[in-house]
Amino acid sequence: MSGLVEINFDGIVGPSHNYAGLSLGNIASASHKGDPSYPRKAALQGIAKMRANMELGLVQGFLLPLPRPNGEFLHALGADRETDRALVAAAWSASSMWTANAATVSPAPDTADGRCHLTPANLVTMPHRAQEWRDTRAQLAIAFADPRHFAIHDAILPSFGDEGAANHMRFCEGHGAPGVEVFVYGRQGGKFPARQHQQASHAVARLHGLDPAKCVFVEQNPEAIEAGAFHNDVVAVANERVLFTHARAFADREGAYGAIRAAFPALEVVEVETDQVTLDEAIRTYLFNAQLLSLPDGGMELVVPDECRESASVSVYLDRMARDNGPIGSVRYVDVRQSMANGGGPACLRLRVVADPATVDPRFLMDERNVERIEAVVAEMWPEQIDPADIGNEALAKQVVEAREGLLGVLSLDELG
Ligand code: SUG
Repeated sequence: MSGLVEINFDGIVGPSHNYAGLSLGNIASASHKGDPSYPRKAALQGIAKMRANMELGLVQGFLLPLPRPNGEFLHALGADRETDRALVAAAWSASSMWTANAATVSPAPDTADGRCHLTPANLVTMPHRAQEWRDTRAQLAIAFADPRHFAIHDAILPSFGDEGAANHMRFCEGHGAPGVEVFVYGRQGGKFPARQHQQASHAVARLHGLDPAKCVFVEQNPEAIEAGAFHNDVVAVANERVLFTHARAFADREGAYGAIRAAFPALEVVEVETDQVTLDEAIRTYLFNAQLLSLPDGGMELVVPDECRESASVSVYLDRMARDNGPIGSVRYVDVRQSMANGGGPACLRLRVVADPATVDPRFLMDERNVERIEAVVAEMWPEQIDPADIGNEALAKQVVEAREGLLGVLSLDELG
């Protein structure tokens, strides 16, 4: 299929971005609970990351923040500021910025009907995230509206937890070629919730019409979940033939590599051993929550958060990797600290969709004009700072709503209002 490329759809950080410590098992979120947040800075950091990827000649898309505060969510639970502050914070959460959790995407070459299938993630494990999927679906239905090329599903039924692309990897010879899709699920019963359920992974694979011989289901290492890897993309990332992973990402590491290799013999594993970088350090720095990008003129680049440069073991590892002539030829550092403090690195901030850009609604594709418009609205309308005590404040709520409306206006996307 010609014209198919990987498009990264980054989430624009919403104007209500704050640190409420809502995600059990997400160490960054818990440890920054109650800190002041800087929504304007957060959004500009995300935009700078997109700009840098565009400068490499890559196609860049974006998804918009969802409507917050979500009054319907609070109404349905009979909650307000006096009765439940945590639920109020949930209704204000800007968590849709982490679009790796927006959906699971199976590109057209992998599916029985030759269309790209998208299933919004139900995110049922965390209440502040479970409110996302209907609005996410509405947005996906506009961005990928052409039924000849795309099929948008409803989320998997609740009780089967699904976290989307954060627990999904795809191996292929090139993005437009048929791939092997790997679904990584967790087993319940540990200290923290295992958010991705095995049954949800199987349901997505069936609904997307994937060939069972080209699907692999792998269990996350319970130890990794316990150490704070609440999504698999905190400890592993894949691109084309390459799996870049911590040695302790999977419950049965040799079994996992063997199963992937059986379906995809060209697999190249770049494994980081514990004596090179400990699991805790990998999770603290988000070494694996990286974008592993295929560069237009060949080779791969790993885009990691600045925190990696500040860690002795991680920076030594990365410097050596870039020199070593392996499949990952270069490393780039980005500042996404506002998102990182809530447990979201470069990989969390993007949803990968393999598609022909000509089949996507152009209002969701980034070009110089859109990037300038978005930056201008953010600079003018996004709150500079939110203190925990401000959450629930009516004047701030008004500013948050108007800021998002301002963005929809300049992008001619008022139908999302
Ligand atoms: O679901 N943080 C998100 C981070 C998601 C990261 N995504 C990937 N790994 N793909 C989460 O835990 C924190 C919100 C708060 O605490 O206010 C939060 O939702």
